[in-house]
Amino acid sequence: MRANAVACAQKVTSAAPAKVLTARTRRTRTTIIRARAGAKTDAKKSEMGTPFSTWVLKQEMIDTIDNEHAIVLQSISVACKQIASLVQRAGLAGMTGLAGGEQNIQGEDQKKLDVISNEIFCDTLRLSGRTGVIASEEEDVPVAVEETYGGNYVCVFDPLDGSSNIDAAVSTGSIWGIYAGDSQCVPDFSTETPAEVEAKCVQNVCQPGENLVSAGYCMYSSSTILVVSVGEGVYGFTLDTAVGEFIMTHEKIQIPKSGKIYSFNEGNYDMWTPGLKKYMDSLKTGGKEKGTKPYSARYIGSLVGDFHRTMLYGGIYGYPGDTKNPNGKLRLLYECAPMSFLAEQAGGAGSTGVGRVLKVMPEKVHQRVPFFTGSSDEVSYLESFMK
Ligand code: AHM
Ligand code: MG
Repeated sequence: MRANAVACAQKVTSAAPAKVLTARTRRTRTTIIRARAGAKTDAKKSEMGTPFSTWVLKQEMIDTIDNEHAIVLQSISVACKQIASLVQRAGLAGMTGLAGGEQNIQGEDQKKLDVISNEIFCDTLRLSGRTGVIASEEEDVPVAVEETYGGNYVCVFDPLDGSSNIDAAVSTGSIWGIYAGDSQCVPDFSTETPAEVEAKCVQNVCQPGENLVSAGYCMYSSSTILVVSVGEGVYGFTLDTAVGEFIMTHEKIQIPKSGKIYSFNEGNYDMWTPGLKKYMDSLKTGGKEKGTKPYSARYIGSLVGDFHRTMLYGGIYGYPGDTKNPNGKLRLLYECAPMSFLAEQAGGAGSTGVGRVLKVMPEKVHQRVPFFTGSSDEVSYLESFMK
């Protein structure tokens, strides 16, 4: 196992790579294309019931994403279906428990399903031929994909987050983010040494969340729900197991502006800063509206499940830094940045406590950051205690 010091090179700056379409350019291009095609578009018409594959094709048609990006999204949905099926059968198929004493680069025990899910994600993305570099929670360093023949997208992912819940059949999920690759950093396998290829991969991956072109998660729970944003709102699709397709069940998700639910591992309270302790105490007396009903505590300990509930019901999810782990537990690249992208796309917020997560420039591939996300009012209220 390599040392945990995969530092990001300085080369990639926070400037968006040339290929990234801003929301504004996308909208303009979309409007032009719709007008040109004379497409009958009714903004108010519901898309509920649309299969995921059809929705992705539609995004391509209206030029929100390009063909390569569409293929990457389709591939991820296939990986999620495969993982969903394994998670459901884990107890019966002897796939619970640890993967023979293995640990990932972060010194965490790997579950059997962590390893298998990582293989599924890696294989599916490789086979898509549209990802240039992939980086996973379960891999030491980002990997260049030799089979790529187009797109060169960079995909960062946590294949099975919250896997400590697996043996109790509690919710887990996959999280991913997609960046456009930096054209200056395409590895040349024929002339470059493995170390040079690796350095380029790291440069490609170390981009701030504001460069994301799409992000999503899939929750494996009482139903399997895939939630995605390509920078034009957030959509949720529920797996119809009878036909094996994700069907749109949540259209243009909006996080309620405020919500009286908090989701923190309060067992760490004694290690928190005085400001954070004060904040937590205030929630028990109604928060900003002191003297009103106290907030309710809800904590699964599985980011995707806790985040999904926060998206739908409002409130706040937090994993702060503490005296033992000043940057908390969650990883910037493949946990906090994709979730912050989704939160912002749904009208909510993603914060380190002192600023937007999407602004943070990664210094290491497996870098951790304090993370607070959910309703915009709730995140602002928390930030007022962190100054
Ligand atoms: P993992 O990536 O090793 O699964 O850890 C991430 C998980 C999150 O899903 C969850 O929010 C958090 O760890 C829970 O941590 P804790 O048990 O410290 O509360
Ligand atoms: Mg994780």
